[in-house]
Amino acid sequence: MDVVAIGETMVSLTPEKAGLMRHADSFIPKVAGAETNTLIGLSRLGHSTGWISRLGEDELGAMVLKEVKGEGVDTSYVELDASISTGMFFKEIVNDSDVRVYYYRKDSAATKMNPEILNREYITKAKYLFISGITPAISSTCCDTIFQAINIAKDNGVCVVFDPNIRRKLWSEKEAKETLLRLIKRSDIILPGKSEGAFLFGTEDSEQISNACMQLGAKLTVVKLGEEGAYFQSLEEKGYVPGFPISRVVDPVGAGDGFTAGLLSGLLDGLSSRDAVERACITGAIATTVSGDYEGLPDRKLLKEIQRNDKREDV
Ligand code: KDG
Repeated sequence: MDVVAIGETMVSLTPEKAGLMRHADSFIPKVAGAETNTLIGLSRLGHSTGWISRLGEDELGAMVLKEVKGEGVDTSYVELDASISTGMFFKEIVNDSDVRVYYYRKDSAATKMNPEILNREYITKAKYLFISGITPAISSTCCDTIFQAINIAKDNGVCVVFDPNIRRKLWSEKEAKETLLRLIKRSDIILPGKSEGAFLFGTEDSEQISNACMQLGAKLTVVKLGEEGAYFQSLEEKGYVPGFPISRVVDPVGAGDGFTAGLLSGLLDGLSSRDAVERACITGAIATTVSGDYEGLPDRKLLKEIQRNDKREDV
């Protein structure tokens, strides 16, 4: 596999109309999870991907599995559990800039993941192991699973990619900070956002956030700056990459995962860090133009078309 990821994927329900959810009269079901969003983005770009997780053996689990498999992600290491439910959440789009999530995932099938789910060979044969800060937050056994997976990857030269993806609803500030910093120390590529930098390092300054990650041992840090683009720092080069302009954000959730897909796709294609970040800015922006976390992500053909039509002179 090019990229293997571990994490929970749920069914999300979004009211058809914007506004407070109490006024909703119909909901659109979608499949959502930071790790599978990224894997799907990679798979659409032609990379081989594998997902390690657990689902309830229920209709929601069937929906998730059908969707993720249908997008070309390998699901051989997804366990089904008939005794427990698949997680779900509601996405409330109050307006363009106010999107809230409400989780119904406590004690879901994925929270029961433990290190026994890990197949050594599956991880060691991957080029990248992708981890988000969500999985260690959903249960202590999930947290153990993540650290064990990282140990396997590190012992075998597999590059560990970490997106802090801080979900304050899932754990205390103290626990989140301690665990996420430990994860950063064990990772090779770190992908924080500005607010995550503020939470972890007390600064929103991209260069300071990046320096802090590099001091903790990262080989590449990319600070996501939303519509402004990204700041990256590798062992060889650093700099800003401008954001990719889009006319309207329809659904901002999933932008970071789309960004990760573009970045890893670029690195897998042998691009320089700057060019891979440029691809990431495109895929992250495009993800927001369509409702749903990953539905808007481009395949190779669309990516090429977008790049061909990109008239900016500074990229
Ligand atoms: O990045 C988007 C996902 O984080 C979201 O859609 C669902 O995985 C999710 C979570 O745990 O919040």
